[in-house]
Amino acid sequence: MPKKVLIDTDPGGDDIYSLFWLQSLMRQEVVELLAIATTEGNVSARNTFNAACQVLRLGEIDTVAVGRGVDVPDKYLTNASHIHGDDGMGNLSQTLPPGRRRFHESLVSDDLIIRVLKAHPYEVTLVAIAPLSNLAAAEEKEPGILRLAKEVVIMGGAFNSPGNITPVAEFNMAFNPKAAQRVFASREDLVILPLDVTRQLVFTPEMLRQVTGLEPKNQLAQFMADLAKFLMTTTLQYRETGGQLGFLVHDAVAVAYLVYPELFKFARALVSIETEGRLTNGQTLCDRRHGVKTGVNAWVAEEVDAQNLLACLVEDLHYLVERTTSYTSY
Ligand SMILES: [Ca+2]
Repeated sequence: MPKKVLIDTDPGGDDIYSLFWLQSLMRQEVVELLAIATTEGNVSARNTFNAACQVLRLGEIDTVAVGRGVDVPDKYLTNASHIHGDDGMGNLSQTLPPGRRRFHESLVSDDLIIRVLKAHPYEVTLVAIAPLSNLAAAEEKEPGILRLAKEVVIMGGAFNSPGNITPVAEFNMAFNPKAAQRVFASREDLVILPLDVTRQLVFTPEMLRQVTGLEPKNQLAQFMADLAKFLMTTTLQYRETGGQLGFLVHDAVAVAYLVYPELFKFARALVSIETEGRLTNGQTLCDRRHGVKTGVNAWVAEEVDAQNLLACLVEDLHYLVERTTSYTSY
């Protein structure tokens, strides 16, 4: 039986690679993607929605429901368009066919999450690779709703690694710390995939060549190549890979966990979120002291087999590229 998945995302370059990976796994019939809930984060709510719709069309799996996010009123940060482009797609959205859904006609993402979890109680893995605004809003509207998920998997946080948006905070947690706090109080078994492991996931030009072939001819391969080029440039500029040419596919870590869980080692932990610190807002804290812990809420990934994770990503993306048919018009 394919694994039922609901993803919450803010595309974003690494989100886009993750959505392509999911489309490959759908074609391989190991994942059933029930819906995509988009949210403000890397770029605005409208742009993340549009990006998700264009990505679905490009991967030629365009039957998935897409929810629209709402702008977060009191957010702590601005977005990350300096990394991902103003449209979240490396400023390439105008070169692609438009998505087939309209923003204002689509369900709001928190309602979509509630609907999907109620329709398939205890069967759906909810994967969040974005700020947790939608998950928190769903929990606010329907307290206990996140317990209806089979599992909740979150890319976010930083424990033994510096932050990527402040000295101590990771972007998804710092964008809406109060939402993160609410979600971290919702279950005892959250799966947390922090920067500590995602910083090891450098997608290189050689990997791109393996995915697309030497001369990308179809539109999907061309877009992957153009987006990678954009992201590699901003990655170097912001010194995220120690000078190595490539970009970090942070969010792909969550897709990897769905179907290749043997790549990780986890620690059982009580994770808390700082929501009031002047310099530390959004910091994730894990109590490592040896004492009685009540309220343990998470499994935190401490190790990843990065080499094999990236090999799986490359092979699965190549599988998708080989099976898409639309050819580039530019
Ligand atoms: Ca993301």
